Amino acid sequence: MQQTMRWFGPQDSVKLLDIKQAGAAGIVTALHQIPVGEIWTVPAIKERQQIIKEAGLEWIVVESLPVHEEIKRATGNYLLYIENYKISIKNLSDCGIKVITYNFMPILDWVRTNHNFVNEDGSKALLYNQDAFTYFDVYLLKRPNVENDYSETEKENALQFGSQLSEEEKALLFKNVLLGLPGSKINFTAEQILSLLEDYADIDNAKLRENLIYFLTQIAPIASEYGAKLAIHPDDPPFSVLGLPRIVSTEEDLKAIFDAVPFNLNGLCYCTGSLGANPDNSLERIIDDYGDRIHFLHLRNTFRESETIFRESEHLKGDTKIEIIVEKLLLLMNKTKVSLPMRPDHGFLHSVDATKETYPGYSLVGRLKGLAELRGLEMGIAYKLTQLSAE
Ligand code: CS2
Ligand code: MN
Repeated sequence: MQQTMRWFGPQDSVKLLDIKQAGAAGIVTALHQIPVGEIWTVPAIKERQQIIKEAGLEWIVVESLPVHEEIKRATGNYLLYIENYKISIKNLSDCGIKVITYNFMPILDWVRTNHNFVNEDGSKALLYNQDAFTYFDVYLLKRPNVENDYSETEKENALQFGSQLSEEEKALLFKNVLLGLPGSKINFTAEQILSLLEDYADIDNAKLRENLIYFLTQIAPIASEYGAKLAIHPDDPPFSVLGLPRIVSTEEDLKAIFDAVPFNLNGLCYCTGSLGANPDNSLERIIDDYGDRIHFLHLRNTFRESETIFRESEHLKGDTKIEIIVEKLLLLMNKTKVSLPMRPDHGFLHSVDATKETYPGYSLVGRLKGLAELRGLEMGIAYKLTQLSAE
């Protein structure tokens, strides 16, 4: 595997030197300063590439080339935004950056209700609690028609949860859920979210999927021409939030996307944390079924405390047997002869990083620990596999 770490660009408090010293060889980043929908020009890409090169690293994956909301809804200027997207793919490919990650989650990216769940050792993890989310949705945001989306029991449980929160904790919950997009430090406001939600009133899963497939049929020929690989990131969490459609959550979703545009370049960012948060998804089967579609690996683990709560756990310890996954991935790569880029995705917030201003999930030491553990795991399994094949 090509070991990488995400870097949010020059304004990231985690520096390229830190990433280099963590042992990563590759950088995963994006031009977060460019407004969503605009073209990533060759000079802008080259400038960033140069900074990374000077640090002795290489930019090998784009995460994310974001998809404009109008493309997701197939309205307004979406045709122009698709044209721009194609040019950005061409420009990135011309600069030698061939793996492009994106997602098709309406409005929000990943969602957690608690960014600071305290582990036994004092480090902090990201957690999703459905009761907290429902409380936010029904009683804090008060989304129109929200009543229909939850059962009476769910609302009662949520109210019970909310009754234990102080005003400060409620404000924090609000802030956590309405976290801005990755790389942005600006949260959504309630007004913004409510107005954005209105735009999705007529869009259900079928329509959103149709729009994704249209988008893919438009960009696939360009990706093919320039040798780019598209890696869709699964929904996180892998189910609907705020009544929004979500179409990259289950194995059936993946099948529909891959069947509709049957080229390998129409592929997946295999995020074990996102897909693994739904116990019905089989991470192993996804490798068996779609190994040739996997272009990028996000390796992390989650732990389901109950039917309604999951939290991020240590990379090697959680509901996913990551050693089985890594072994299967190594066998796959032995076959395809492609060394897939991987990153440890999120990490815990360790006390050494607690006073630094980092993006939730993206402090240095927690990810360094994840990367180091995964690196050791890979080495051990690779050694075992060579021993076995020598026998
Ligand atoms: C990432 C996602 O931070 C994360 O959880 O895995 O935000 C990911 O970058 C995007 O969804 C990809 O478009
Ligand atoms: Mn991920």
